Amino acid sequence: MQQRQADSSGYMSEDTIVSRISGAGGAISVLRVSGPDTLRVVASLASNAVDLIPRRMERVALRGASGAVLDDAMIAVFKRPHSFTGEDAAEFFLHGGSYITGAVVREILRLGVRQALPGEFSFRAVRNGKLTVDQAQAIHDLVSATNASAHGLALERLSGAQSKIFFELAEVLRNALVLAEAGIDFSDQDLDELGLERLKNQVIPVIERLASIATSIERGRRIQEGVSLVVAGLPNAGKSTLFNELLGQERSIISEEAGTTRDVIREAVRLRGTSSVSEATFVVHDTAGLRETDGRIEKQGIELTRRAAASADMILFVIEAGSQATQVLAEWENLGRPKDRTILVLNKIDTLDDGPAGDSCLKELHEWRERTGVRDSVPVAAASHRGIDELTERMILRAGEWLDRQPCETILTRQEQVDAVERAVSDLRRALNADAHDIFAADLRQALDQLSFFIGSTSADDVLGRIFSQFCIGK
Ligand SMILES: Nc1nc2c(ncn2[C@@H]2O[C@H](COP(=O)(O)OP(=O)(O)O)[C@@H](O)[C@H]2O)c(=O)[nH]1
Ligand SMILES: [Mg+2]
Repeated sequence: MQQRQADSSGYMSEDTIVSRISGAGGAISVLRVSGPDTLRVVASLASNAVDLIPRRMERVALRGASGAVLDDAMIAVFKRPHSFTGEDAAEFFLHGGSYITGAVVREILRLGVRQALPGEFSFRAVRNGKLTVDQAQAIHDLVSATNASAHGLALERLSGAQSKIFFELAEVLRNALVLAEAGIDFSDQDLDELGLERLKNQVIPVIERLASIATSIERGRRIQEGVSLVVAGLPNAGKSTLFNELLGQERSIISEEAGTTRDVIREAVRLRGTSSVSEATFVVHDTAGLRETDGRIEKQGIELTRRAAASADMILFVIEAGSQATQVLAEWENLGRPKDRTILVLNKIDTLDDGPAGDSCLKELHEWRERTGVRDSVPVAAASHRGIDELTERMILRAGEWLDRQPCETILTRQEQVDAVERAVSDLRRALNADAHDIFAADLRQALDQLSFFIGSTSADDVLGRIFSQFCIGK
C-alpha cells in the first residue's frame, strides 16, 4: 500500500489529513479527517450516509474497498469554516480496539489522505484564524493542568480572556500606527497630532505594561508546573520520611544509616488543604543530608542539594528534635540562610521526653525560629504522619502568595509567550529612537506582528482601512 507522506511544504500543505484524536484504549476510538477531500472520504466509507447534517452525530456502516463492513460507527461531519480546523472535517467514533482503528485508518489512507503531523490540526486551526497560537498552546496547558489554578488559567486563555489586554495594547499601537502612516504622507504639513514625539508618548505606557506582563512567567510556571519545594537538612533528620509522607508513597529510601540519599529525587504532587487556594501542585525534591564529609559521591550529592535549595521556591528545613544547634546552624549558614523561603520542620517530636504535646516542643520551636530568623515552623513526627496535615496547610498557604490571582489577570505560562512579548518590547523601544515617521511605523508594525501570537494577524489592509475610516485626510 502506498502511504502518502507530507510533501516538502509540511505543515503548510493544504491536503487532507487523518489522525486518531482519542487516547489508546477505552470503549470508543475517535478519528479526525480534515481537509478538502473529507466529504469524498466520508461518502466512500459510509455509502449509506446520504444528506448528513453538519455537526450532528449519525450512525453509519463503514465499509472498506472490498465492501466488507469495518464497523458500525457514529460520524459527525463539519463544513468549513465551522470546524475545529476551519476546514471540511469529519470525526469517526469507532468501537475501541486497535484492530478496528487500524483498519479504518488504512482505508482512509488508501483514499489518498495523509497521516497528520503532530499538532497539525491545531496548526490548521491557527492558519485558518480559528485559534491564535496562544489559544492553541492553551489547549495543551489545559490537558496537562494538574491543579485548579492551572486549569482556570488555561480556560481563560482558551476563551480569549487572557489576551484581552493584548487587544487593548494593540489597539493603542494601531492608532499610533495610523497616525504615523498619515504623518509620512503629510510630513510637509504642520499637523500637531501627527508629531513624532506625541506618537512616541502613546507607545511608552504600552512598553511598560508589556514589560510587566513578561515578568508574570515566574508565577505562571508555578501555577502550570508547580511550586518547587526542596526538603533539606542534616543526615537522618527524616527528610526522606517526610518526602514520602508528602507524596503518599514510598518513593525515597528511608534508613537509619546517615548518607543514604545521595541524589536529588524529584516528584510532582498535588496537595489539598482548606485555605483560600485549597490546593497546589508542588514539585518536591528529596536531597542528600548536609554535613562535612570525605565521601566523594556524598559530596557531589550535597553540592546538588545546595544548588537545588538555591533555586527552590520553598525549602522545608528539617531538624531532628533535640539536635545540637552548632552543626545545624553551620549547614543553615552554608545554604545561605534562605529564611524568607523556608518553613522549619521540627521532626521526631515523638522522641521528646515530655511527648509531642509537651512544653519542650514549643520551647524548641521557639529557639529555632530565633536562631534562624524563619517565621514559619511546624512540629511533626513524619514516621507516624503526625503534623503532616498542618505542614501541608502551611505550604499551601505560602504557595497561595504565588497561585492566587485576579480573574482575567494576565499570567504567562510559556517561554514562547515571553519571547513574543519581549520581542514586541524591543521593537517598541527601537520605535522610541526613530527619527522619522516611516521608521517609527515600521517598528510599530513589527511589534504588532509579535503580538499576533496572542491576537491573530494584523494585515496591511487592516491599517489601510483605518486610515480611510478614522482619519480625515481630505482636509
Ligand atoms: N522516632 C522517629 N523516627 C523517625 C521519624 N522520622 C524518621 N525517623 C527515622 O529516622 C531515620 C532517618 O530517616 P530518613 O527519612 O532516612 O532521614 P534522612 O536521612 O533525613 O532522609 C530512619 O530510621 C527513620 O525511621 C519520626 O518522626 N520519629
Ligand atoms: Mg534521605
